[in-house]
Amino acid sequence: MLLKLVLFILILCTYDISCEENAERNQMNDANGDKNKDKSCGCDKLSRKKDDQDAEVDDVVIETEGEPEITHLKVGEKFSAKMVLIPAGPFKMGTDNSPVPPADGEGPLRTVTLDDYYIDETEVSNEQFEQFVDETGLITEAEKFGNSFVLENFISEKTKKDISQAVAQAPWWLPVDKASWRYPEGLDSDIRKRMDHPVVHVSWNDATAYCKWAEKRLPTEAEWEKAARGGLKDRLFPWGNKPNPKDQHRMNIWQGEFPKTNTEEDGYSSTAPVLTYEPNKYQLYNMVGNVWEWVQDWWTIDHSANPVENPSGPKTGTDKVKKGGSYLCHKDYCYRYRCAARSQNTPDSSASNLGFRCAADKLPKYLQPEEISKHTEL
Ligand SMILES: [Ca+2]
Ligand SMILES: [Ca+2]
Repeated sequence: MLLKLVLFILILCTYDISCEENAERNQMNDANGDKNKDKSCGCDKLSRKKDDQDAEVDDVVIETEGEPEITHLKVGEKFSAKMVLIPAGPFKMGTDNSPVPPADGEGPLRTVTLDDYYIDETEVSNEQFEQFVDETGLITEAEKFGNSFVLENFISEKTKKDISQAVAQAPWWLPVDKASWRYPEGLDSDIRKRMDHPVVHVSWNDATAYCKWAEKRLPTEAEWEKAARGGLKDRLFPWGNKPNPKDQHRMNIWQGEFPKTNTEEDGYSSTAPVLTYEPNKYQLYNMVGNVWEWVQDWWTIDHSANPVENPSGPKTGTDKVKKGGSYLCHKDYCYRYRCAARSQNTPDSSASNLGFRCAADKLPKYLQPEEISKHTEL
């Protein structure tokens, strides 16, 4: 019995030490100010399927229930999520001056030509996602797994008491039982006062199902980035190179010392309503910051410098690309709230800072002006 107790204490100590070592290492990285250190908020470590056993919470097998049926709605019944037409033509994708490690695969700066396409003006909101779930009965992957990842600061003390694990390389992320799009910080939270905020805790698979239901699809990485750049060439942000032009906040990120204190100078510690801040020149809101956005492509860092047309990424892979950074990004830790920035997660991953928006080749019929006006006349 005594031996078992000693062993248990030894295991606990080992875990604590490894977390402390990580924290110290990260602080040292901060102090060095080396822009090429691998700093991260850790949200790329939240995979459910990688070999990181600390991140593996439950060994639950997802039941395959098939794709949700797409209900054909009458015009005007569906929310009026506006889409913007992005004109066909070339743009410069990526950067040759990435401030983050080469492992992020932001370079090289390359010419990409795209056909025209439509993209949602905002991230998909809780209100929109609720309509989708009401009509299709989709159970998200976070709900099937029974948990999702939330930053420690946002979890109530009551909920925190029941959590015994953390993510080894990012111990500020905790798996919260029953956290899902409906209960973003666990069962003692809800979305009633955030219906106009972006939906979170949705996996790539959930996002894809939503887009299909809405007669849309996820944007490719190139489409997302062209849209984010708003017609500007090789700029850091969707509006230029200054993070706060004219001292105005243009995005929801983290001010203060991550992950300890958030001074909320941009007005929000967590998600912001999807129409917050000035849009870019394409009239798109929150392309950077607020929540990360899933895109279609499988992850790769192997990009040709040669010009390409309508790229859609590798044919297969293990992780999907996400773009734009989130309200948890801080320049010293995760300088990924830039147009060229990118990160990755497995397609079944979900977290409290990860959402999406949709794109489409053609405007869905229910959004076409003549259809909408016909409906109004009825
Ligand atoms: Ca903020
Ligand atoms: Ca965003």
